[in-house]
Amino acid sequence: MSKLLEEVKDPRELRALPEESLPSLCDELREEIIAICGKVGGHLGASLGAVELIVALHRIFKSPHDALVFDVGHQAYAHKILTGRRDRMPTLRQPQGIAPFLDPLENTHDVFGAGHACTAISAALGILEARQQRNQEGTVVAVIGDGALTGGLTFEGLNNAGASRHPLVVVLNDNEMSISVNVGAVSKALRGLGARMFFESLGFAYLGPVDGHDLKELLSALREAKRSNKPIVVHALTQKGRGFAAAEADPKTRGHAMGPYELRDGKLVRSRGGSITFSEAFAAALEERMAVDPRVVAVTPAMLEGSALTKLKSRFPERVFDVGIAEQHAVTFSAGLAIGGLRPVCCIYSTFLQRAMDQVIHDVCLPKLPVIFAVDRAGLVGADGATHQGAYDVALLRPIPNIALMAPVAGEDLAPMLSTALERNAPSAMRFPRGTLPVLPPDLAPGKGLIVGARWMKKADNPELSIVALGPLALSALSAAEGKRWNVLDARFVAPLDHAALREAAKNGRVLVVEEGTVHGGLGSAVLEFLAEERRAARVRCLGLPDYFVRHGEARAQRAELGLDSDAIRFAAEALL
Ligand SMILES: Cc1ncc(C[n+]2csc(CCOP(=O)(O)OP(=O)(O)O)c2C)c(N)n1
Repeated sequence: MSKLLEEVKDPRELRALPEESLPSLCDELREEIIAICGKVGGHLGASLGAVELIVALHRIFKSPHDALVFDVGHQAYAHKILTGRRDRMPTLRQPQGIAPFLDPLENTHDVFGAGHACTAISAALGILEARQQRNQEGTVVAVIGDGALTGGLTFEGLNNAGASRHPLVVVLNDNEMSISVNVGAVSKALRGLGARMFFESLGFAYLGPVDGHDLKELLSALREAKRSNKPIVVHALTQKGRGFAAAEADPKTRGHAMGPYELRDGKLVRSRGGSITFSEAFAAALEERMAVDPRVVAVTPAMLEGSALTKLKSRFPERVFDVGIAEQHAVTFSAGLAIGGLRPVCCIYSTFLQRAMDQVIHDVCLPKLPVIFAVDRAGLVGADGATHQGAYDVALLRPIPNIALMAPVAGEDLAPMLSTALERNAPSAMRFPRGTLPVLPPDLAPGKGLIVGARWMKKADNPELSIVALGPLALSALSAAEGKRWNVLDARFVAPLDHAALREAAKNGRVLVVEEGTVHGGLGSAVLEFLAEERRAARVRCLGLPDYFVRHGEARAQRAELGLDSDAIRFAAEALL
């Protein structure tokens, strides 16, 4: 059957369609999104909920003359399909394929690339201001979810935009969900008459709420918004996961981010291995401590699911805090909890910790508060790509006084590291990667006691070289060193560095440092600084993440390409000899 989507290769063609065919176009978009996500996985729920909204936006606004700025960009698969990327959508999130979020390098209709939330209003207002100063025409539209209203950056943008009097159009795509059910007072304030009062009091005109799946309502509201001469909010009520029973029926996330799936006899079959992830293992270690120590509490900025904290939340509802997409608040709130005598564990992805660096420095480390950062998704993250790589946490945290920065190699290290962190009367961070737990040789498993310093994974007789590694890469280093007279030291701590172990590692005059964080500023830099300070002569080579943004791909393959698998480590070590 010929599809409308075969005719619509560009938003202009969408605008040329008779209005009656738009519902069928939406059906086709849904079908394609469901099929694509089934094959390659992706952000299904939000994209299904935004189909009518995106069709209506492209109908009323002439992108890219009118700028559509999407928050996060995970809801915009329909926008990708409608802007000339339909044929390539099966490559979504795959190596060299269509990007997981929006990307101006990929398409001129992606005015602003994102991946992290709460940026849309600020970016859109900046674009509008620049256009006005340069006498350029065109409306600028920010599309944000209700989850984005839990984040401070959105409020900084609203504050500025409301006072600016610029005719910025903000479309609030309100599905009452962040990744999980939305949290907080603002979410409640949006119900009933509250939304109008809220936005009008900030200087916006308000249209809505409109049914975000009713094209007539949407088109008429957006038409009116386009004519506005002041900032205006169009409040659209949508349903996350709309049109896919399995997502609609998922009460936790409404099919937020799904791995590949198949429908067999109407049932959803997902291909997820049974192995335990680092996040799950950390949550289990945390649960054990929470069960015996009432001071221990957990904080997450909107990542209950991703950080595997849902079970913990149902067991300890009063001691697990989902604070919304509010990384800065999560950190400073944790500081307050620590001042009050609790032992907060702030579970935060490496990529999102970036947003809260001042809070880490100024609110936690300067007053030396015993906050623990469980830094998840540290290292390569695979399909989520450049915006989500956990590349910078080591380089960002390492220079801050007072904080201990640790990295487990395997699941066995998590509980002792957490105990070590809880024992410290100062800030600590433990960084662990995305993915399932590797197998640690039993003789290397730590005891139940606290962790002190580095761990020798292998001590060679008459060694000719030492590999100093961080995190699970220590296991790759160990296999690279098989049959060789090479030491392997698992640094375990980036800060404080284990000086005695490093002195010993450097004795043979050749040190190879291996880490899944940036080479610039990472453990390798720490080792070089230390050796320089001690005036030790050693040939040092540092392997790690490069000085460019690593795009989406398959993490294992990327590790090999970036010289971080055991073959590459062996090669680099041999080159050093
Ligand atoms: C700064 C930041 N923190 C956390 C996330 C993870 N995240 C991705 S989408 C999402 C929920 C967004 O909800 P909402 O703004 O309502 O958008 P919707 O999914 O409804 O389109 C979250 C928390 C992120 N992308 N960026």
